[in-house]
Amino acid sequence: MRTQVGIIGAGPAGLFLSHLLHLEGVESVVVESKSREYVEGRVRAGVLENDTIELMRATGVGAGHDRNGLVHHGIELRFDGAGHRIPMSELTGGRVISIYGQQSVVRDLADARVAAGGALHYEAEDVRLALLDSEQPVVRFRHGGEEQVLECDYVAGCDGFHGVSRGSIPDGVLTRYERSYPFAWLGILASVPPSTKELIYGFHERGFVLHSLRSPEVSRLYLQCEPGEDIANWPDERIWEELHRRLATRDGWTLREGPILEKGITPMRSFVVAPMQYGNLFLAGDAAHIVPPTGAKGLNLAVADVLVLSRAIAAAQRGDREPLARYSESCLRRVWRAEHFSWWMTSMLHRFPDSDPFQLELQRSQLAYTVTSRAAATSLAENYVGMPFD
Ligand code: FAS
Ligand code: PHB
Repeated sequence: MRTQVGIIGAGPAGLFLSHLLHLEGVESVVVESKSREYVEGRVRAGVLENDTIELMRATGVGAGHDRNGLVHHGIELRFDGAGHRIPMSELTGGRVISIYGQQSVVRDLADARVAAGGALHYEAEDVRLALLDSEQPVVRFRHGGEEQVLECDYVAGCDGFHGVSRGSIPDGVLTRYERSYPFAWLGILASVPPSTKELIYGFHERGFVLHSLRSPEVSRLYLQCEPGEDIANWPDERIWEELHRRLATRDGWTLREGPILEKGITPMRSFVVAPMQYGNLFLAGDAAHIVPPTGAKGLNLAVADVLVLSRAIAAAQRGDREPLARYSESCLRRVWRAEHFSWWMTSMLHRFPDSDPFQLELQRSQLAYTVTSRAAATSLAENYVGMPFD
C-alpha cells in the first residue's frame, strides 16, 4: 500500500487530521489498534473550546454538535459552601465553550471519513514504524491475519500516551517534561438530568469535585480520589454521598441522583515531549503531551496540533517545507500555555495530601481573588474558552 500520510490512531487527533488533509487534497490511511465500537465507547472529554467548535463547523463536521452540543457562556467556582459564576463570554468578547462528548466527536469524524471514502483500518495488530528519517517512512501492521506494508511520505503519530509512535523515536532525540499529581479522578456517567446548567468546579476540604454534563438527561461528575484507588472501594452510594458533601452549599442547592452508567478512575499527570517531530514522523495530541483534565484542554490541544500539521503537510506538498520544519515550535507555544493553565487550575482546586493550613488559605485566597477580580476572572475565562487557533 502507498499513501501520502500514514496516521497511527483513530482518536480525535488521527481522525481530525485525516479529515483536514482530505480537505487539503492530501491522501491518508488511518491505522487503529482497537475496534470502532471501542473507540466510540470510551468516555473521555466533554468540553470543546470556542475554536474547536468553529473548526468543526467550518470543515463540515459540525452538524452533530449543532444538534446536540450544549453551548455554555460561563462556569461556576464553588468553595466554602457558595458558588461564584465566571461569565466567560462577557469577559472574552462573546467566546464560548460547549459540552459535546468525545464519543460523539470521533463518531462524527469517522462518519465523515467513511462518507468521503477514507481509508480507516480498525483492529490493526502489531503496528511498527520504520525508516522514519528517510524520504519514505514505512508502517507495518497485521490486519485480518495479513501482514500489511504502508509506504508514506509522512507518518503522523496520533496514538495517544501509550501508543508506539513516540517510542519509535531513537533515544536522546526527545526531551521529556513531566509532573505527576498525588491524586486521581473518579469519574461517573449517570442517567439523571444535570443539577446545574453550567459546569461546577468545586474546592472542598475533602477534595476536588466537578459537576459536568453530557445531555439534558445524562450527568458527568468527578471526584478527587487517591492515586491508584481501586474502584471496587467506591460503591454507588458512597460516590453519591461524597458528591453531596463536596457540592453542598449554604443556600440548600440540591444534587439529583440517578443510576450510574459508567465509572472509572483517571490518573493525573502533566507531560510534554520536545520536539514533537523526528524525520518524517510528527507527533500530535496525547502522543506528545498530556494535561490533567482540570482545564478541559486535552482534546482541544489535539485538534490545534493537527490543524497546524495538516496545513504544514499541504504546504510541503506544494513545495514549501518551512511550516513543517517549524511544526514543533508552532505547537509547543500553545501546548505550554495549556500545560500552565491546567496545572494552575489543578493546583487551585485540589486538596494536596501534604497541604497544611497555610496552603489551604493560599488556595482560598486564589479562589476568592479569581471570583472577585475582573482581571483574574478574565485570565481564567480566556484560557478556558481557548486561545484563538490563528
Ligand atoms: P487518544 O488517546 O484519544 O487516541 C489515540 C488512539 O490511538 C486510540 O484510539 C488508541 O486506541 C490508538 N492507539 C494506541 N496505540 C496504538 C497502536 N500501537 N497502533 C494503532 N493505534 C493505537 N480533554 C478535553 O479537551 N476536554 C475534556 O473535558 C477532557 N476530559 C477528559 C476526561 C478524562 C477522564 C480523560 C482520560 C481525558 C480527558 N481529556 C479531556 C483528554 C482527552 O480527551 C485526550 O486529550 C484526547 O483523547 C487526546 O486525543 P488523541 O491524541 O487522539 O489520543
Ligand atoms: C467532562 O465533561 O468530562 C469534563 C469537563 C471538564 C473537565 C474535564 C472533564 O475539566
